[in-house]
Amino acid sequence: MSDRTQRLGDVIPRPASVRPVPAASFAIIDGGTAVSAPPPLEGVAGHLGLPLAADGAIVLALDEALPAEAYRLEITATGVTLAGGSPQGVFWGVQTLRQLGRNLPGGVIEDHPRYAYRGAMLDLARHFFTPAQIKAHIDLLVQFKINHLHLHLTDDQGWRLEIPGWPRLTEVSGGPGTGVDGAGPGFLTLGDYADVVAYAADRFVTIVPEIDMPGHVNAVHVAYPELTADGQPVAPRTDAEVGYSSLVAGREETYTFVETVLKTVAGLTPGPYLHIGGDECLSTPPEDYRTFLERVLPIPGRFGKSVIGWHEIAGVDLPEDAVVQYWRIEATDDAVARAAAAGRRVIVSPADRTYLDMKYDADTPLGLDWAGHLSVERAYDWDPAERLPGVGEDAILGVEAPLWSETLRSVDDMRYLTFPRLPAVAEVAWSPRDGRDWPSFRERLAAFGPRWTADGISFHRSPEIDWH
Ligand code: TNX
Repeated sequence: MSDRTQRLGDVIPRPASVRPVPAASFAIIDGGTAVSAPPPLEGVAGHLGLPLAADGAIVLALDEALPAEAYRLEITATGVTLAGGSPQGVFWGVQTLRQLGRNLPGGVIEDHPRYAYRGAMLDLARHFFTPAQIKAHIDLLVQFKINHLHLHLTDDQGWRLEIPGWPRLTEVSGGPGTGVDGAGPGFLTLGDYADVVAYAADRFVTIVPEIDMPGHVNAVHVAYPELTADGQPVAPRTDAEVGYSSLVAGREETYTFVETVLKTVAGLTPGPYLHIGGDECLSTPPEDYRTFLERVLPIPGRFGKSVIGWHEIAGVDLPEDAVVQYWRIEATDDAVARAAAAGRRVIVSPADRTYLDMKYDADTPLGLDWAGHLSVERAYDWDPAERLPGVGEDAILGVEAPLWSETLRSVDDMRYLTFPRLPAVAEVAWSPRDGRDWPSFRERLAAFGPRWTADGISFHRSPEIDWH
């Protein structure tokens, strides 16, 4: 972090309310400044990297009058008070404090999120990332108050989560040669997965696991040919095509498999959601798609979870607590609008605004361009509640930025596409609509260049930003 004194509002995402008191400021002194926190906040206090003491100049507190994710931060010449509606709210306030650096400008920030679900997605199927790499990613995401990490665990090119009783899923489809170009092998054992979930929970991030079906299942068929329509062996696929594989809707074996997988995943998941995919089932006859989903959509509910699916599921009768994730670039979607009108909640992930795997511009060495180029300004300058007719503020659970990994080969690649667009989408999801504007955002974003450079975080030096 730079030691430069900033203005109090120089934070991403922009806080709901900022009242600077320029005459006052407080400097954190290494070895001098301590934090005092009641026992339920000691874990959160640890994220400040300062010693705990009974009479610290930085005081953390709970304030039951605030909503759970809200916080109030007051900086005076003598110290700092940070109160949150819950430990999570205090944790978001800690992220604000950390962005302000060591020389804290005086004043009061009162802040709370616009949307409850502020997500990022990582595709582990097309290219695997290790638990240590996923954890490092979580550390970067929470700085921008992202509170859900959706893990796309399975696809045609690989299966990345151990499932007891079905060992070939990971032995074969998580083994050498899997992933796009065969370059991204690996899988999470049950222990690895639990470890990632716990690490995320310590940072108030909910892991949302996705098992994609009935399409995107070639890796299942490679491991278990008995689940194909004709029982014949299937060749592994390491290309980036979509829409050619499908579970068989008319066979009981399919549902035995799906039940076991979803039961395992539910058992590993403290969070409320199981994502069952449902996208791009181009080789599943529409009747079979309906039959399959009518059987599968209720399963997460039997394990105490709410089902999420990509928006193609909106064409089927949905459980009341189902969540629909819109991902395409079209200006309208009648089925999603009908689902919203019937009370279903929507996660907004339009590819032309939130897909971190789209190229920034024609020169971007990584990424795809089927949804066009996604500049930082395009990722920032839109409003979720105006994106889809019939899907207004009340229907929106939140916003998510997916990162598909067909073109990724390393952590540097992952970060290059994530930064600086993830902070843009994070501000869309957190900050009030009328407190946002592009000139302010690009100025605040510029300050992150030197920090990312100092921390060795690769990012795209977009020419849209006057980097410090
Ligand atoms: C579409 S978005 C897909 C993925 C690809 C992605 C690439 C969605 C639900 N399905 O299978 O990885 O495009 O951008």
